[in-house]
Amino acid sequence: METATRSVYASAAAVLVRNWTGTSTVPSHTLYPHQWSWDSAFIAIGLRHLSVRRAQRELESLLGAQWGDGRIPHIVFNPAVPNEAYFPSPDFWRTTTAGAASGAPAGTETSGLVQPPVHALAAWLVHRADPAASERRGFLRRMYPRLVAWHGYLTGRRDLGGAGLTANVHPWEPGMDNSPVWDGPLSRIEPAPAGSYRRADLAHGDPADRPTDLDYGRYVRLAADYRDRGYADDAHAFAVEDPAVNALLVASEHALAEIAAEVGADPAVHWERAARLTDAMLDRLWDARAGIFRCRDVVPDEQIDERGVAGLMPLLVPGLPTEVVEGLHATLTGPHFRLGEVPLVPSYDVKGPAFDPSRYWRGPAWFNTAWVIERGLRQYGLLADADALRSAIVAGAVDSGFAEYVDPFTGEARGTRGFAWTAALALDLAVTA
Ligand code: 2M8
Repeated sequence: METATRSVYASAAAVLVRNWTGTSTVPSHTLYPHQWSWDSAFIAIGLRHLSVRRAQRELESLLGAQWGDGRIPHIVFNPAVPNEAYFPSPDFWRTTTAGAASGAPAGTETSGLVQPPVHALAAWLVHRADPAASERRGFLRRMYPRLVAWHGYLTGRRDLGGAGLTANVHPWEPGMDNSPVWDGPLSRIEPAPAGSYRRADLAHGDPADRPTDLDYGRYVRLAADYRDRGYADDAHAFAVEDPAVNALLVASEHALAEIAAEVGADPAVHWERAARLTDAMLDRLWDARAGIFRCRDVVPDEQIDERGVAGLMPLLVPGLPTEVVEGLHATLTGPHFRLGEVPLVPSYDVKGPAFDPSRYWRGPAWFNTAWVIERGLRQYGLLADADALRSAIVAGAVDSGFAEYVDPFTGEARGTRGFAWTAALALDLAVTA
């Protein structure tokens, strides 16, 4: 290992060691002191370079909290952490009772929402890091049926638009909570009364960077209504088909095909599902004129007229038509996202009406979205941009103290520091360069 790589490795590893709890990794001990679903998948991708065993445990502990209906919860709560440390806490979700009919585990408190399906991709990459060790522990053999059930939930009960794509029922689900893309569908939701809950995030984050109280009231209302319906997937007031979530599902379905072949199952069902999902994405979400995938609001059944970074993440999908790849590349490098001129990739159109360089998911740049786009650029042979983005991710992560996100123009650190997926993904790119 070169000296520069060794230094990235050491500083990123220190964050991952600090955030490790014994069975999983917290995104941040202060702001997010439990286990998060897509965080754990990204974290496992980095952890595999440090300890394959830990990377396996990261995924195993998350999938250990899977529900009977196949859903992987977006948060698995650590019972040792007091309720006041994070809101909504277990006494809000009450999944062990309210979620029983949907198969929530009886002995572990979780949330009832989901997050993007990065898990099969992560499991495959963890396996590839040391196939012999993986084989010895029967890692893929144990993961496979759980991952199949997870994708079954997403493409079954969560096909709310009826066209084959998975839908999300809360802005927390696609992981880009406060994105302006949700402003339209959210405006239909009556916020929960201000005094009916207490936000914990403002104790650790600058209120100017975090979601407003009005948005937060709507998040609480949607989550409480879902809980009060026993987490049944009917009558959702908010339902959207997100391009990043569906793209990650396609990439994970491809990974699941590889896993199936490895464990002696039939890979064809996964290739076929991946192809169907890709066609449905092109049909329902692609906007050829704008050169970006749009999110679709399932309730009025129309595309949302906003450009979010999620719309560029389908670059990760294999086998896209050439004109789609060219359109995405032009948008990424054009005036709306300015790849190459600004560090990383802004979370929202820098020319968009709601652009805000500081506020959560309304402009700042995150490291996981950049990691996905880097992989997509590389897949399509756009190597100069992929290499430059890779260097920017690694340098930006180290220089910002492994920040949760950064200012989209200056790269200045924002949010919490020592953030686990920032460290994991910088580590991954540094050592696989
Ligand atoms: C943020 O989301 C949580 C809710 O899940 C929050 O704002 O409290 C998002 O950035 C999400 O993508 C991420 O998984 C989570 C933990 O890092 O934090």
